[in-house]
Amino acid sequence: MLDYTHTVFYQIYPRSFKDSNNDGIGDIQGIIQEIPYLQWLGIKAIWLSPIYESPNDDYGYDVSDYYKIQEEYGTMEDFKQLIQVAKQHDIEIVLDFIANHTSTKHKWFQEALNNPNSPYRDYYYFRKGTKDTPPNNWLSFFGTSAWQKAEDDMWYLTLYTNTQADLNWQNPNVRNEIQVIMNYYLDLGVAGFRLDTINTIDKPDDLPSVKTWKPTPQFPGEYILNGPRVLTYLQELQQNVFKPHDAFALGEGVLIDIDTAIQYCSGTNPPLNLVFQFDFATLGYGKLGKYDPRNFYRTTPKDIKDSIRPWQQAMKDHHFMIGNYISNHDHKRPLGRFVDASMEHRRNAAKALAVFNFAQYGVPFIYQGEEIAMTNPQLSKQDWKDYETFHACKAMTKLLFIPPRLAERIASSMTRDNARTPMHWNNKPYAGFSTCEPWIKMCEDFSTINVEQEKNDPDSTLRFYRRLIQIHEKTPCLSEGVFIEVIKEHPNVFACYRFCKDEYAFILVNLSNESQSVSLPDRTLYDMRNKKSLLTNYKPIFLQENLVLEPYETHVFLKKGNA
Ligand code: TEU
Ligand code: CA
Repeated sequence: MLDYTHTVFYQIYPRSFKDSNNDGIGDIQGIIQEIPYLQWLGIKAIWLSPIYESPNDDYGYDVSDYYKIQEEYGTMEDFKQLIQVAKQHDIEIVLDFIANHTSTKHKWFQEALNNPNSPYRDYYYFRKGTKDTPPNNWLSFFGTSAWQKAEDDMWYLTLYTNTQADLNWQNPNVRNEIQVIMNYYLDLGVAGFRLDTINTIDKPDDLPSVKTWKPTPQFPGEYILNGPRVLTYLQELQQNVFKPHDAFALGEGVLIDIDTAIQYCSGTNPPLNLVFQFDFATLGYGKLGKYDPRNFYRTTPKDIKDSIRPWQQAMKDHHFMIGNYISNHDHKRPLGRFVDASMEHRRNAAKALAVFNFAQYGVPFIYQGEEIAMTNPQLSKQDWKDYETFHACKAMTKLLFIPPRLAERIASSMTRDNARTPMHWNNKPYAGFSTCEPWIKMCEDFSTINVEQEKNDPDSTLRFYRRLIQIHEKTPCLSEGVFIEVIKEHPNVFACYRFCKDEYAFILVNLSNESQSVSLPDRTLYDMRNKKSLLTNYKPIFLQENLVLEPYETHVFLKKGNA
């Protein structure tokens, strides 16, 4: 089993990481080229976003053949080589696995669609409505009706894009097929899976409409999230797939609540090692998600602190772990969202967020580009690539009555495309990602923000990340240690204490762009008073009761034994 407790994970979105054959699209050989970079950074495991054959309506999250590698990314041979090269560099591959749905191009679905009597019909949710109205009023995650028409009055369920058909996990053949595919990849040598939208695989048999007086489709959270049978299905996977291979399993818990996470990850024989929670990532969003501006995307340092506290408490009470992250491929980059991305503050803010992420109990995840403090590009409608963006934009107008021009502006600002611009390797054209125009717009600032530059600058975000990862690896209390938050009431400064055995860490992060005074209660210092910062984005200081922290100033203090 991957020693995930002591591991720092790095998420690769393959389409945008590195293009080896210069067709503008990232690929597996590109990843292989950069494995030494990831080893240098201190990464022990990669979460690889999907590389299976896909028509790309959701860039790989719509799988048309689980046994084939997407041609533009390479071949199965390339993939095997990646696993081997990574292992030679002490890095394990954790593969994204999409079990909630397949592409409508998948042969199971094609059979199901073309032949109503095919056993494959029952692999999916085919249900009768009328000729013009779908079986129920469900809204998809992406802002359209969750139903597509098959024939006459027959419809099928698609909770994401209209070409991602939801699999019927009640059918034992579906579960069996999924297990066979997973075992195939484990036999190839992957260390485990990140299970895409795993808490939505169980739906109530009668698929009831959401109760409402409104004529428009409604988000069916109460019916599709955390269904009672998810746990049973996960236990079956554990028995037939994870256990026999001693494999690692991480569940994406879409909008998951703490009690459900406890069910999946805690207790004597939990089916999952980790889950991702959404409370931090969705801060500032409205009820309907990132394209619902009704909360004005306002996120204060206090919101950030509050979002993680209940999870930290639950982990302590129920002895389990989650994966912690500040960015991934589904949300715009954190600089400019949670913190100030201005020239003056960008670097310090990126470092402060990094420490905030690593300070928490749980396993730290880094998303490609985060380690060099990549920012969000300036996008407009003609730059959009993501299905969600197009449809959410329409939904804003239809469901929230936002004028089209404003809806477009919000969509450009919030689109997932923001996080999917090509990785910046150097200051050459197309940032060394490719020598020809990439599939998606570049972020404008690559000539000053790129890996090469950052490597050569001792004060860079990249060097800071590398040091943070080294410290994390050498300091058990930062991975296993009990988490105790102090000065909870401080509106802008996050502070915590971590300890295990005879090792103690104290962490301070100013999450705001203004200087802040901090008075630490005497007892929170234990005997760490006068300890000098081990890591900081300003000048090292000595830990004292009363301090003034500059914008985004952060410090890590460490005490081992009586030293
Ligand atoms: O995301 C699941 C999910 O909840 C989505 O709603 C996601 O958060 C979206 O960005 C919300 O605005 C997973 C993948 O991470 C995502 O990339 C896929 O599009 C989705 O599943 C469908 O496979
Ligand atoms: Ca390529």
